Amino acid sequence: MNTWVFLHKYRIKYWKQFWLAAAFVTIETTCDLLQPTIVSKIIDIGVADRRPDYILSQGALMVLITALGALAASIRNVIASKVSQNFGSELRGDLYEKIQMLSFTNIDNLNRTSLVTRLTNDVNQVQLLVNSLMRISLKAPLLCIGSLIMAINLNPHLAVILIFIVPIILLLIVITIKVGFPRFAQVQTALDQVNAVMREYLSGIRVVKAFKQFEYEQEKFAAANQELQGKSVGAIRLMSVFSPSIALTVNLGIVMVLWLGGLGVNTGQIQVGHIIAFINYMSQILVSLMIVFLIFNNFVRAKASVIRIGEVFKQHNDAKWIINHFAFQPVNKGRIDFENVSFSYAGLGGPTVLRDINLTCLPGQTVGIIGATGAGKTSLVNLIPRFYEVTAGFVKVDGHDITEINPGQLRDKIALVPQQAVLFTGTIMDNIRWGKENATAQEVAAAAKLAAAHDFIISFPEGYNTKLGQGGVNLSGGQKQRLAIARALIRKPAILILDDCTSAIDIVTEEKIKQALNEYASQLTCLVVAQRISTVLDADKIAVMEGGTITACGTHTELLQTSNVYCEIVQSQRGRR
Ligand code: M5T
Ligand code: MG
Repeated sequence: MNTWVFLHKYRIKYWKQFWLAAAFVTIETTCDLLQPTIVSKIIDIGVADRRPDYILSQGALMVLITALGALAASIRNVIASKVSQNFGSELRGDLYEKIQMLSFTNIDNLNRTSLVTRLTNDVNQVQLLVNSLMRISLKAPLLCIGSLIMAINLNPHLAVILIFIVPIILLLIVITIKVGFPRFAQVQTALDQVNAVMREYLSGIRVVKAFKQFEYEQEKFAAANQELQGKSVGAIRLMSVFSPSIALTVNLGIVMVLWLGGLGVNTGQIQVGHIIAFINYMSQILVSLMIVFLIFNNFVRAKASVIRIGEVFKQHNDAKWIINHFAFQPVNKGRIDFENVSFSYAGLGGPTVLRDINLTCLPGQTVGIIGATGAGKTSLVNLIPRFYEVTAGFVKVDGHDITEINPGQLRDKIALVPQQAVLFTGTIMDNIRWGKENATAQEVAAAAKLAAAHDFIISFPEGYNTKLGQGGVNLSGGQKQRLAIARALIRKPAILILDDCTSAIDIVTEEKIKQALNEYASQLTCLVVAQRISTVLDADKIAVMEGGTITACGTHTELLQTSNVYCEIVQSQRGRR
């Protein structure tokens, strides 16, 4: 798919307004173009022949034309602002929607933080371009060509000068665009780099401070900053040569007009008013060329942004959704089967993270998954809500391949507590209600009690209405984890997945949660990923993972006899319980 294709929709929607604005720009430019000719008439006829009535009537005409021009300019400004604002907010909305539809694989490819700049800065750049396109870009060529025609029309003798001036200016423009375009693009890339460094620094500010890595970060920033400075200087240098050389060329032309005109006046061939009007037209040509350059600058920036936005729109969700909704299978009980599942984050051909996984979890059962870090536990449980697609084999829920289940319904039945508790800005109440939108205050409190969170919540002066900062910054790690558990439990799902979510909770509190869960989970399928043996000790079944495969499976007592790895883990943790 072409990167620019996404703009097609807006082109179809706004082309009428675009041409309407163009019509008003044309009126405005025509008014601008008429002025010098009227001035020349006032001088050559009104002043030269001493006719005050003529001066007055032409003056009145000038006022009228100026007013008309101003009116047209205001209208086209209104249209341009309206269209560009609407366009910007629609584009932003569409992009947001697209981002929401992306699969985890897509988002991994795009880098999350850069999505923010695409949604804000990049959309703004394109919006600015649309605005300036409608406001001034049409004016530039109209004014330039119009001035040329009017000047030639006014006095063909003086117009000979244009034969010298125009090609020089055209040459200057072509050179500048050729040399300038890549330079301005480089400035944009350097600016992106500064943004990226700053974003990474801010998101990891605690770690930077903890490791006293200021200097390293500072150097990284300084390097990006210097690069930006270097590139900008290069681009500005070009600009600083371009503008004066065009001005010089035009001014040389004006000198020639004065000289040739002066000779003409002496011999009576040329009138004074013509010279003034001619100089006026030449200044207008200069103005229009400056506008071209301004838009050119806008265009380079917007082009980079359009490409970045296009990249997001180009992503296609590679999940194989079944089109026919009636074919979707319902989920009730929550049995999970992994059948010969293999998986790689990079799709087929990428490094295998899971290999030949076979595992069954029955409703009412609690299945523990244990294994060294990096063994693939998180990857395994993330396949159940279909965050990623398997590369081989099947994941089944209630006996149906999950690709045959409506993903919305599937995820409705699953409550997942991720390894890293993610909370949102808002109150504690809001955060727990994420699990169930219409939950009552009692339900929220009940879920919080199950997760052993109620006590610490009510110890806050504002209780459940305590406001959380972004990502829950004002809570401890264990408090965050307990809120994340409460948010999952309030859902009353068919499948509950706890991904090492008690790692920051002390053993006594964890024991309380386990007791509470015992009853809660008696009806549902519960998967518990853990590093600590104590977490999964009394599970109905424990799967031991090693390097992406399940090497042993059974109850605690069975595993003590059959699995060496399990025994080693138990040994290593003895005395810690
Ligand atoms: C298993 C790789 C990771 C590791 C392997 C989450 C994630 C993991 N990986 C990716 O390439 N991309 C990802 O987004 O997969 O990782 P895991 O499943 O996270 O392992 P774990 O949950 O058993 O480990 P831990 O530390 O949580 O106990 O090779 O590089
Ligand atoms: Mg993990």
